[in-house]
Amino acid sequence: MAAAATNGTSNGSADSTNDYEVIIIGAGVAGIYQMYRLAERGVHATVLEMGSDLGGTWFWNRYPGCRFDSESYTYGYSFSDELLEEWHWKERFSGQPENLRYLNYVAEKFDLRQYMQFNCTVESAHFDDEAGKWRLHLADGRDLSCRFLLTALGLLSAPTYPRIEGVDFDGTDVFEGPSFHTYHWPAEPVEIKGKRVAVIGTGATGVQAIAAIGEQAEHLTVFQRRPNWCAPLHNSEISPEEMSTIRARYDDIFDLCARTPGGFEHEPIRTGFHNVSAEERRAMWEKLYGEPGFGIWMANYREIFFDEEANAELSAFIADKIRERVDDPVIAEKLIPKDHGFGVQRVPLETHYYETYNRPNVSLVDLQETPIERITPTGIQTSDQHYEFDLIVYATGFDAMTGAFDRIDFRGSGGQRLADKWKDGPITFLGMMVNGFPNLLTIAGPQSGSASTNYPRGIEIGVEWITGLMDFVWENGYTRFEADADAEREWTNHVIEMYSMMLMRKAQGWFTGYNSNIDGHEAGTIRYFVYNGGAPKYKRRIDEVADGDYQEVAFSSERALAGTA
Ligand code: NA7
Repeated sequence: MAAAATNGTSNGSADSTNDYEVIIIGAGVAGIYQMYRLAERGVHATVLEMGSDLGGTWFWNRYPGCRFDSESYTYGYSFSDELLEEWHWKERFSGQPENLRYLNYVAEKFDLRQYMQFNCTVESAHFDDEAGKWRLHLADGRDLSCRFLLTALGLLSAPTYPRIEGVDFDGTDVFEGPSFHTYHWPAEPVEIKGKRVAVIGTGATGVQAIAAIGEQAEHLTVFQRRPNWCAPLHNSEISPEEMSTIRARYDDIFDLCARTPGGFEHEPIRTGFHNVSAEERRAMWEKLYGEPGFGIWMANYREIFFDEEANAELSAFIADKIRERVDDPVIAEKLIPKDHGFGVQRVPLETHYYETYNRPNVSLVDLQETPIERITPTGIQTSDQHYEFDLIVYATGFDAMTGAFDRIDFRGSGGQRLADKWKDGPITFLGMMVNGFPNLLTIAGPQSGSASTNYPRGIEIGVEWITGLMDFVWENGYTRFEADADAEREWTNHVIEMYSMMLMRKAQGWFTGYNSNIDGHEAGTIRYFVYNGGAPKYKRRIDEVADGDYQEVAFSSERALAGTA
């Protein structure tokens, strides 16, 4: 830890309670860890959280079946040996209630709640050029200011509803029974037993929710427009003995995660796809399909991501698995994606998802054959018939990556709007800074390493780098920093270039900014949201910038500006 130096890093000594050295927006996985690093330095900081409590993703997503697709022990924070020693992950892929308990445990253990303010919706954040500060306006009417603004808004925190008659963009609909987006699943228990339930959407969320709801509902009707390629999660319990073994291996586990492109335990196969026989490849895929987690996606031949032939062969293998698992061959075909190959969109991991369609109480409506016309007071009208429901669940995804930014009126130097600058997609330096927006750092922002990796692994890298930059600022007495336009252009071009090699660039998923419910995000458009170079390469680049004393960033101090230095 660097010594707290100048410029407002002394404990709580702001000029008024509404003026902070640092404001963090968001108390999820990223905001919690960033606050830990600032508290450690005695920085006068606060975390503003829109929700009524901390946890971000794990606070909001309470739908049945919600759980990690990351191995739990690779998802936890790695910064504290004591924490690693104390926490017992009870399942290999832990469920939402436990994940939220974990984040609360971390916040309590490090006494971080004292810095957090809940039910705080930031409406606007304007950079005041003269004062060199950010000025925030909150929905509760308060005005706050800070020298440095750090966003920890989450990648998927702006849920979107289907753009169909009977539903408004804010989720209000004409349906008379309960209906909600999976992101807004209520905290109080929702009765599913004995109910006729509709789920719209078959992304990673829908796939988890459908399998869990199918076990309880009197009848579940799934409204699917495009199927996704899913693979088995193979969850299991972690006994106290196994947890002891994991604890003893933590250093190795985190080292391995740091070496892999995705930040997981799953390491790509180095042998070339074309250097082994079709039989060998099939044997490898059988093995991976039977193993827990993302192995079938991330511990596969690297060619599956950029070589059409390799991808088609793997897709055919997975399609056969779906055919084996689904009794009705017509349903099986409907569940097999025909418009994209395996792994070019986010692969949902599932627990008995395909078997759910063998249940007598579950049916599938193919929206490509019979599209939804409207939501009605009692159910859903398709082009073919009216379905009556007691509960409608919208698993219809998010305005990913930039959606949470768009909800806040960010204005940088000279009043420039971030929403205008990012109209056609994000433009950033390392996914953490934006030219024209001084003193703003976007933790796990678009085009950063976190977006395409096992999230907390990426977050720790980002938070460490941001904290290092802040130390540099304070140690040198700077009050303002801003990424150079050239460096920003170079980074964004690099991110775009990485896409050009990937089959993913043609896919309709949130990695490319696709969302049929938002103007300008429909099929055929592309946004360069994620960094595809892999976590090790990302870390090398950001370390290089830090080691070079941030040559790509312009720093200044008030005293120098005023000519009194
Ligand atoms: P996704 O992966 O964006 O999936 C959204 C799903 O909702 C997808 O199947 C969409 O079908 C469907 N959808 C969206 N709008 C409609 C309308 N209007 N009509 C019918 N179907 C619709 O979001 P998830 O929440 O599942 O997953 C997000 C991430 O959370 C995931 O990647 C993990 O990282 C965790 P479409 O593909 O548009 O045909």
